[in-house]
Amino acid sequence: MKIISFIFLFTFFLGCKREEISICDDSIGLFTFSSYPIGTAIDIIELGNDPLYKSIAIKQFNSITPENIFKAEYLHPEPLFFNWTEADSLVSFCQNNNKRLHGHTLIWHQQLPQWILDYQGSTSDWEQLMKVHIQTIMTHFKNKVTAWDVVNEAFNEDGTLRNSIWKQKIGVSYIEKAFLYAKEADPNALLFYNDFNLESNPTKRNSVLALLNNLRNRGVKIDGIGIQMHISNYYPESTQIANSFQEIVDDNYKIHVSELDISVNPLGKDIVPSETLFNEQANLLGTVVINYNKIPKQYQYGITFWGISDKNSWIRSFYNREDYPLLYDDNYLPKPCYCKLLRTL
Ligand code: 9MR
Repeated sequence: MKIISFIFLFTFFLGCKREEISICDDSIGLFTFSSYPIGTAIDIIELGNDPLYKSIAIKQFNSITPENIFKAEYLHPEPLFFNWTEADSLVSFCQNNNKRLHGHTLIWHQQLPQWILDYQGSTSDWEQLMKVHIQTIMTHFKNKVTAWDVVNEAFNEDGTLRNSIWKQKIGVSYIEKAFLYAKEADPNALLFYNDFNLESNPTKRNSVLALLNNLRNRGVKIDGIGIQMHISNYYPESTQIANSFQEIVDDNYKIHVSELDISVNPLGKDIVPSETLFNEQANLLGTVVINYNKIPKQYQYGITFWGISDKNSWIRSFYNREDYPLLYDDNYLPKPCYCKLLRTL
């Protein structure tokens, strides 16, 4: 009897949810419909200044990636000084609202403080600098951050290693060392490698997998791969997405779709934002989600969007072009891609 009532209630509950889905109501959080975390990048200034931004962040997402404030130029502005103030306020926000916090990013060639760019020292001095940087940050956030993008964007599109400052000063072993230092600092944190175009460029993806597999064979802990997915209405194809997910899972890495946004105007033309463009965008998002749903559960770390509303997207300022890449429009109204996501999760 109990079982029958449970099934009845469950079906009724699902029925209610479906009804809401059909009218694309955003009053219930996206993440409540999902079996894996749904995340967003958070801009700490918007979070403090804009109540609507904050309420959508709380209601819709259960995983948070700091868009900028965990990067070296913010956290480690002087050799002997770490600035925890803003980052700690994001930690409190996550704890108070029961959100997972994803650490982005420890070792990257961009957004470095001037003192690192100017630093003079031997290879072992640079290794020490990297070790202190990684371990001070990870120790500070131990048990507060679930996972880290330990190394970000280390590869070129042709599959060679980017000649970043870290590679120049330490050599190719900087990637291995970064992961070793990270594991030493917090053995419980999940450790990710994060990069762009991994879904569309098999040459780059194969090189990344070859290097990570090689490190793993030598005992280095690497739990997952962040596949950023800054994509557009026109690219990539569903089969490319499916193949990339399959190859990464076959090699036994969790997948974080870590920075998802879908440009409707990748070439920066004069455009009129139209229903057609937004429906195409929604369909591509549906394709990403359908493919992600198919990967085994233990590999689904989650899908994170790179922002909330079109008006906050990095794309507009970075490329100085008209674009509408996110789930919410400039007035924080849910777009067709939001509705599609709700129906596809
Ligand atoms: O969204 C971030 C933007 O605010 C910064 O100005 C920019 C600096 O390069 O970095 C953006 O985030 C990047 C992320 O950290 C790594 N992958 C690419 C993202 C978009 O550039």
